Amino acid sequence: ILVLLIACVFQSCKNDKKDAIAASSEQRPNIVFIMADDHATQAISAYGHPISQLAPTPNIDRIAKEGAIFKNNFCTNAICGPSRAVILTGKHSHINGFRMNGDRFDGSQQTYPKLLQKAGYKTALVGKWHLHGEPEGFDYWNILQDQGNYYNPNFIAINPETKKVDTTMIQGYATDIVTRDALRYLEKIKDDKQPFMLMVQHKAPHRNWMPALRHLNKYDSVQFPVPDTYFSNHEGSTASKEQYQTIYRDMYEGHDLKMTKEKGSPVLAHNPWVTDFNRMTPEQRTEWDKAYQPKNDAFHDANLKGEALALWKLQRYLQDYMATIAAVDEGVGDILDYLETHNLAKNTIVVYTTDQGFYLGEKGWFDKRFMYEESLAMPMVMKYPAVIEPGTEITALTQNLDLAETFLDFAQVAIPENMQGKSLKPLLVQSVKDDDFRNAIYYHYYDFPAFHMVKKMYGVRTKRYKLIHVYDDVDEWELYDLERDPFETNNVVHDAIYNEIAYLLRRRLGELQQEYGVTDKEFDHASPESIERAYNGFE
Ligand code: SGN
Ligand code: CA
Repeated sequence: ILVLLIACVFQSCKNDKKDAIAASSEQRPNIVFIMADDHATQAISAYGHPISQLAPTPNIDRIAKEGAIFKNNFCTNAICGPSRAVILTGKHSHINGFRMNGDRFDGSQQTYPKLLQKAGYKTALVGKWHLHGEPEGFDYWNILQDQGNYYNPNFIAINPETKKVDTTMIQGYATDIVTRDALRYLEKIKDDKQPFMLMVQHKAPHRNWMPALRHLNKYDSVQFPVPDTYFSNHEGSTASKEQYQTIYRDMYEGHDLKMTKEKGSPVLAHNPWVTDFNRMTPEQRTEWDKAYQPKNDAFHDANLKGEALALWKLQRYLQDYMATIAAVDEGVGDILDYLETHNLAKNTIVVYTTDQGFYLGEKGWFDKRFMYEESLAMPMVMKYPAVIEPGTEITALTQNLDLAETFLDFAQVAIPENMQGKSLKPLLVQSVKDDDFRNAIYYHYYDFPAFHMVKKMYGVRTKRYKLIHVYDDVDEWELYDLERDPFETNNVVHDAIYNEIAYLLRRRLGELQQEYGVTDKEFDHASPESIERAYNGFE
């Protein structure tokens, strides 16, 4: 109570003071936040997409069954570092300062782990960080170096003896190492009186999709459905035409698709970043080759060309992508089991989500960045048996921006006025109706020119419509009627029938920019030289 009172006196608080104090007699929940990297909604079976039905995720689904599934959850900026910075701060990229992956996170700023730590929580982080610099606000952290590698990855942590930061290679498979470290942490603190907040952040299923040895042949016999838009010619969108993330054109045959140069040899085809495979031990590599060689040899025999080759590449991509998720799902199961057997399940909030969505062949693509549904959507499930009814379905427009406030709210910590999201608690306890929560979300992607060459864009999405402004080296608007055109193939911005809608959406967009403090400086143009450099970098 004292902490709460002090916090409310010295900073303005969003949640009602009286409410917070009344609630403080309840037990504060533990929080386990599990986040994958690039996990598409289409690849979580609880969401029902046909791809996921062929490669189900029973443990992630368990969280949805025992708690809530968010059907309209979106990121504010579909790329790794920025999404993570938004989650930690509850502020849009232009406010927290991390607009694109190359930026450096200002660790001195306010984050929800710091606020929880101050309020008496034990806080820990294991796995992918990707914000450069050392994490602040955690009692314990052990992070993957940079993007992290699937096999024998380097971890950065404070050496308990020397108290200095050390980088150590840990032998094994990244997903399993991260899960084990999370379980070790839970075991260590299980008898402590303080509540805890643990972030478990996986590398998988990020590029280059290397499955665990036990899963190398898991989906070999599965034929995944081919999206209708796989061979799209991107009418109505210059940004879509000019991207570099097309499976059959831009994926590296060795590095990404694990294709070999020739029959009978395990030597990989185009593999510009040798580190991923070179890190494997000879034993791991032997097992890998034993699994891939027969399928690669069969591929050489088939001598595929054109469309048939493009379709084969999609299957190889999806087989690997889904197989990396198998280990993530097993890890989620281990954590849920641990909480149950140690009597922690009832009072622990467990969230499973990802930094942003991903393309699984829609529009011909992999990767993310665009404001279209596949990358904008952030699958999220959340359980908290003491509070959330099993089987709850949330259709409100929610965002990664809301998580910091949600955790603070449940932990009965004052929510700082300068956070820009909204606590999801009223939705989860069903005191606010989904349709009354928020009528539009704001999005802004900045990372151009850069890898994959997805142009800068910002926009607004309501339940039914999406308006996008692509700017910088082009100046183009796109408008989609998601009810009539769920796959966003028909840009209706120049269709007279939509004039009124377009006008209203532009107005709403302006209001959101004002509300979130977006200024002109956000729209600085990249120089033609830097665009040229980025293009040449891909030769
Ligand atoms: C790497 C990937 C890209 C990916 C970025 C950003 N290439 O550069 O495909 O878009 O990360 O991903 S890789 O072959 O080196 O993995 S993010 O998740 O960090 O945003
Ligand atoms: Ca990511």
